Amino acid sequence: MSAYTNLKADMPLRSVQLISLHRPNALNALNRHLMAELDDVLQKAQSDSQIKCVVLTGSEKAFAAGADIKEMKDISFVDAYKQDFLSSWNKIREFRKPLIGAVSGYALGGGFEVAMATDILLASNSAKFGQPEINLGIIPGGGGTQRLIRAVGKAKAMEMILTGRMIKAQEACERGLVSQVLDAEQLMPEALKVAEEIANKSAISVQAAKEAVNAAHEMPLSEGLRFERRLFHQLFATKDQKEGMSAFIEKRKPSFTDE
Ligand code: CO8
Repeated sequence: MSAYTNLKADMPLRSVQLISLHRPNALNALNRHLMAELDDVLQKAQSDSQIKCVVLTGSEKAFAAGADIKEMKDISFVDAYKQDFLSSWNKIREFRKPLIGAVSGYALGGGFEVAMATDILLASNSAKFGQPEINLGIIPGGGGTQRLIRAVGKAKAMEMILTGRMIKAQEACERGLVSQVLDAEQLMPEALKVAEEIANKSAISVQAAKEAVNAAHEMPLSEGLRFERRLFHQLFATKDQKEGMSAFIEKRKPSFTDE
């Protein structure tokens, strides 16, 4: 049985961990307790070699309606600054295995930022994305001003962040935030299918691919190209590279061992 109270952690497939945010009375608002549990389950997934891919989802009505406003309301600047309030959210970014987000309903504020921190984002037709922090007298603090502009460009990011307007799944897909829009009943089957497909690859090349793609956000092109080439060269030191190429030549399926 899951030891968590604000999320559910299941293994629907042998090598895929499913995490479902679960605060049904608060539209999965992300309080400290939930974020600590998310951190814990991700850490365990990181060190469990059986888990090769993680799917993160919410409920039908909400992926997450943001950080918990009731918890935040009375926090002072001094406390926020001293405790580096919500800095632990960075841990999602540090997760090295592939993380697939599956969004239904609201993904707002910190919930949208968590969704944007996943590697592949799938959405159901009901998904709505937004940064409504401006309506609360604050601004996004979990990467929204930085990640959104990279995905949708300055004009749309400014419109969303300055007005707090939401966009629907289809627009999020057209703008490259989301990789697929699905009917509600297809969302989880497709998320698990993508996860299983990735879980069947060599974990070492998947990890290198994720690292290289993420580097594109943080490095100038020349550095990024050099970084990619180094990782590419290093993969020739793995058994999985020999296995993958031998299997192709021998016209059989590769059997990767993640070495
Ligand atoms: N925090 C706390 N409680 C919430 C939140 C939230 N973010 N969102 C919804 N709830 C609660 C409501 O208070 C309500 O509880 P109750 O029944 O006890 O009154 C319950 O969930 C259901 O919500 P509603 O009745 O409002 O449901 P509706 O269907 O009428 O509306 C909305 C749905 C539009 C999503 C609405 O709930 C809403 O606007 N929620 C707030 C969205 C928001 O402003 N999010 C941004 C929060 S700030 C933030 O995320 C900053 C992140 C900083 C990260 C920094 C990392 C370093």
